[in-house]
Order: sequence, then structure tokens, then C-alpha cells
Amino acid sequence: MSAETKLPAIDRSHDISQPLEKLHPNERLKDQSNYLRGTIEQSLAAPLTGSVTSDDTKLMKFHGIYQQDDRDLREERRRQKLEPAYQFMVRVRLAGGVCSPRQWLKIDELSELYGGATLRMTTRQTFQFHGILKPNLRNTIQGLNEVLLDTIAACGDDTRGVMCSVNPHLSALHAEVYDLARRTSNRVIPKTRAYHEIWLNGEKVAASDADTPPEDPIYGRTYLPRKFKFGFVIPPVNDIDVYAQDVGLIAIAEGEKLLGFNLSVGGGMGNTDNAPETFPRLGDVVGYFPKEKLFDIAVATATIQRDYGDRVDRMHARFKYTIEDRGTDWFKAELASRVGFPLEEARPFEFTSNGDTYGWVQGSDGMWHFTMFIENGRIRNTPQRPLKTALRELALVHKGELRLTPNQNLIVANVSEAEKPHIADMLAAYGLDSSIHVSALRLNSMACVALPTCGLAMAESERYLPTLVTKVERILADHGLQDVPITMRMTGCPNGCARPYIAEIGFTGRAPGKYNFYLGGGFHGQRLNRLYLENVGEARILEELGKIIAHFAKDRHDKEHFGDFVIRAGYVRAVTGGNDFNS
Ligand code: SRM
Ligand code: SF4
Repeated sequence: MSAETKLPAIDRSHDISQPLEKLHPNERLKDQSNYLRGTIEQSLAAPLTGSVTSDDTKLMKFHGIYQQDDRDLREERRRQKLEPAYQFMVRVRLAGGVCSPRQWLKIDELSELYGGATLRMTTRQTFQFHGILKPNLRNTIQGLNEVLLDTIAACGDDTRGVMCSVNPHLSALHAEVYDLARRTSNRVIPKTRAYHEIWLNGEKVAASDADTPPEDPIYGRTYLPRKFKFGFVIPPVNDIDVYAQDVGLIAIAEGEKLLGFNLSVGGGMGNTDNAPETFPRLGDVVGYFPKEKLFDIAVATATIQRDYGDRVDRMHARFKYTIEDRGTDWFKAELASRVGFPLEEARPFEFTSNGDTYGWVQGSDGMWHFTMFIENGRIRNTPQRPLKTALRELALVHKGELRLTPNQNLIVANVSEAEKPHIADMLAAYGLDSSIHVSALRLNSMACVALPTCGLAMAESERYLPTLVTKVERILADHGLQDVPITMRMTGCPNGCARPYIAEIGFTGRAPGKYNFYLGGGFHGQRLNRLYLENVGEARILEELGKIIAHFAKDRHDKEHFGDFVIRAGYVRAVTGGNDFNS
């Protein structure tokens, strides 16, 4: 029997029912890739180029690997008639952002060996290596495997990057929700053995719970139409921005006892300038289910998108468009028919913030957790601050775990009362307890990577936002508002990797030095912002913010958030839904 005939029946009555030639070319590539193998082995062996073939770049995303080139060197290399400085970004699969000190040390070692001595903590709680050269890819992945980590489905048209709240106050609840997030990730990743064959010389992936049959039991041959993201959140902290997830799972608990989840569907940030048919969208909460049903719901939701997502137009292929076009009643009926029971009515919950709580907090089990601010998630040593070395030293003595937050920060988690003084001394010695000296604006700021590695960046983000924050801090201080938390996020293009469309102040790159300027997002991630000014540079941004912040200082209601104020004061209209974003 061939691999194909063993696959479970996939409902192909929708877009996928069309001949492959009528679908987006990526569909044929996936179909004919022999379960994501393509010609990756041959591309890796090709000695005369630092790159892989264009088809293999697409397939390697499913293995968590992106081909890039150093854009700072692009012009110079073109002048010298050299091929671009090809290099690879490798993204680790780290559900819920939790890693052991041993894993941290290995990641640190691999970044020193192959990744330009820098690491990036992402907005979805994992690590990215940048600058890895083709001959070092296997070493990197094998190194990760030594500490039971992999990069499967960290990118690609699959279910990837499962997020989970880090709420350290609620220890038992966090442990249970995190465990479910981790197991969901293992359950929904593609089960092809291509990863083991190509990167691990056929070894079994240590971190995977499941056996790995040759064909994929959930996705068939063509996987999903587009990326698909799960996030678990523990109210009252909406740190993962649950409404920006394709599938959001909102923990419903009695005290620390997890009962089940409210399900949110159809969130996403990606947007394309001047294409009003694309828009960011917040997820809809469609109902509640008990925790025992989690895996059934997760798999059924993924298969609904597998069968109904648009496989012709990739700009319209995210789950948010499936939900927007077909409606939540349709989704609920389809889900019930697949899992065999209807969702219950959503249970009450409340969010009060989407940021991190810095400094020491004690969990309900008596263990201590320290959250430190890491600007834009970048870990490297500089002459002023040996951050990377400091974190390595910390990992060498720490016995608990390290948790990456959805705001690109780091928690030294599960420190016992006895160990706390020593860890606190180390944090102080390396200046890692410095979040107390950082402004509320900076603590609530976030930027995507952008230049020089991201091939889609149109403007700086990570390398520029800190400078802009310093200038806005001065304006806030002039009005006595330095302690008011305001979310400010920037991305180098409209794809929205730092979730800028739910920030109170958002910027997305249009061209070098030019940004679309958004206002009015909800402080808890509950409302999209709206375009305020298009394609403006720093001078205009500061002039406008100067005016609006002065008005805010004068007319602010007690504890009113900046995002709410700009709507009340008429600077922008509140966005009521995805389609309304562009109206
Ligand atoms: Fe993203 C593409 C970086 C979170 C929406 N994203 C990319 C690529 C891979 C560029 C590319 O396709 O060539 C970027 C690599 C840059 C680099 O040099 O490292 C990139 N995205 C990132 C990260 C590293 C940003 C960061 O600074 O932390 C985040 C990695 C997350 C992870 O660990 O998995 C990252 N990306 C996000 C988020 C935020 C989230 O998921 O919570 C979003 C918005 C939510 C969403 O998915 O709608 C996001 N990235 C995109 C999109 C737009 C997708 C769309 O629906 O249109 C793209 C472009 C694409 O897929 O075509 C993209
Ligand atoms: Fe690159 Fe754009 Fe994502 Fe920033 S938002 S990392 S520029 S794709």
C-alpha cells in the first residue's frame, strides 16, 4: 500500500478540490515534496553556493530554518559581483518559552559557535539564532537535539510556536497549563521523519512524544494553507495577546484548579499596505470546553483550517479570513460535527494587563521568580553590558528553569528561599535587576527583528526603537507622565511580528526612516489601533506625540490609559472589527 492510500480521508470539497495546478504554487511544492524532504539534502551538499534552492528555502521553513542574507552587506557584495552573504535563521520550538539551565547553556554555546555570538528571544517566547552558515546547520540542530530541543514546525504552513502565559503568581495552574501547551505542540507538529533523516542522520527526535509514521495523520501531503498559531493564556494577564492568536485558549480555573478553556478563534496581525482586503483581526471567543477535550479541539480546529482555508491566495489564507468569511456560527457547527459535542457558553474571565510584572514575585508554592527586562529580546555582550555572559553565569548556578516571556523578557523561575540571596546578588552584580530604573514606556515597548536579517523589512525596528523611546520618554517626563505605562510597538514592515496593531502606539515600517503611525490599541490587548498618520518620519512622529501627550497630561481621567484617551479625545475612532481596520 502506498503512503498516500494510508492517509485519512481529507475533505477536499473546498479549494483543495481543485486541481493542484489551480492552487497556489506552494501547494504543489508541498504535495510533491515527499513529506517535506524536497531536495534539501542536495542543497546542503552543493559546495559552490551558501544558499539552497528556492523550493528548498520554502520547505526548510517547516524544519524551523529560514534562508536570509546580511542586508547590511547586500549593496557592497552586489558591487563586488559576489552572491549575497547567505546565512540562516534557526528558530527553536520551545512551547511556552520554558527551558532548563542546561538547555540555555547549550543554546548559548551554539550561538557562540555558529550564530555570531548573539541570540534573539522572540515575541512568541522562543530563541532565534541568526547568521548560521549552511555548513553549520546540521551541527546546530544536532546540538539542540543533545538537550532534547528541536526546530520542527517553528516556521512553515503548520501549527507552530505554541505560546503560554508565564504568570508566576499561580504556580500549580501555570504548571498544568504549560504542560498542556507543551503536549499540544507535540501533538500537532507534522509527523514526517524528514527532520530526523536530514538533520539528525535518522535519529528519533528526543523531545517528540509521538511515533513518527512516514505520512502525516493530521495534515496529509499539503499541510496547512498557511501558518497556524496556538496560544494559552491564564487570566488576568493577557501577556500572550490571546486575541492575536489563530487559536486562543483562555484558562478557566477555580483558584489554582484548571477546569477548562474558553476558545478564541480567528486572530492574526498580518496586513499588507494598500491592500484593504487584508487586515489584522482579533479573535472571537466562541465558547467553553472542559480541559479533557483539549487535544480533540486542537486537532479539529487545525483540520477545519486544513480543509477550508484558502489554498489559492496566500494573502487570504490565514484562519482569520476563514472565520471572517464564514462566521463563528459556521465554525461552531463544524467543530461540533468533528468533535462530537457542542461548545458550552463561554465562562466569565477578566484581563487587567498584557505586560510582565518585573522584579521578584513569590508563587503560591513559596518559590520565587525574577522577571528581568531584556530590551527587544536581544542577548549579546556589549562593552557597557556583558548580558550574554551574565546569563550564562546565572544558568550555571540556577537550579529552577528559565522562562521566555511573550514580551521578549526573561524570568529566572523557581528559585527557592535558600537560593534567592545568591541569585539576587548575581543579578545585582551584573546589573540585571535594572528594570527598576527603566521607564514605564520602555518596559512596555517591543520591536521585531527587522534589519539587517529580515528579508521583508522596509525600515529599522529593533535597532531604532530604543532611540525613539528615549525621545518619547523626554516628552512624557516633561509632563510628569514618566510612570504611566503605555504600550508602544514597532515593526519593520506591516506583517506585524511584534503585534503592533494592538499597541496603544504602533509603528510599521514603510521605507527607510518612514513609518505608518497607529494610535488607540487597548492596553490589555483587547482592541486594535487605527492608522493615524501614513508614511511619516521621526520629526513628525515626535511633533504629533508631543501635542497628544500634552493634551493627555491635561485632560486625562483618573487612571485612563493612553489608548482609551486618544479615542475619547477624537484623535482616532475605535476599531470595532477586522474589516473596520481599513475603513
Ligand atoms: Fe513574524 C515573517 C520574525 C512573530 C507575522 N517573521 C517573519 C520572518 C520569518 C520574515 C520572512 O518571512 O522572511 C521574520 C524573520 C526575521 C528575522 O530576521 O528573524 C519574522 N516573527 C518574527 C519574530 C522573530 C519577531 C521578533 O522580533 O520576535 C517572531 C518569531 C515568533 C516565533 O517565535 O515563532 C515573529 N510574526 C510574529 C507575529 C507575532 C505573533 O505571532 O504573536 C506575527 C503576527 C501574528 C500573525 O501571525 O498574524 C507575525 N511574520 C508574520 C507575517 C505575516 C503573516 C500574515 O498573516 O500575513 C510574516 C510574513 C509571512 O508569513 O508571509 C512573518
Ligand atoms: Fe520582518 Fe516585518 Fe516581521 Fe519585522 S514585522 S520581523 S520586518 S517580517
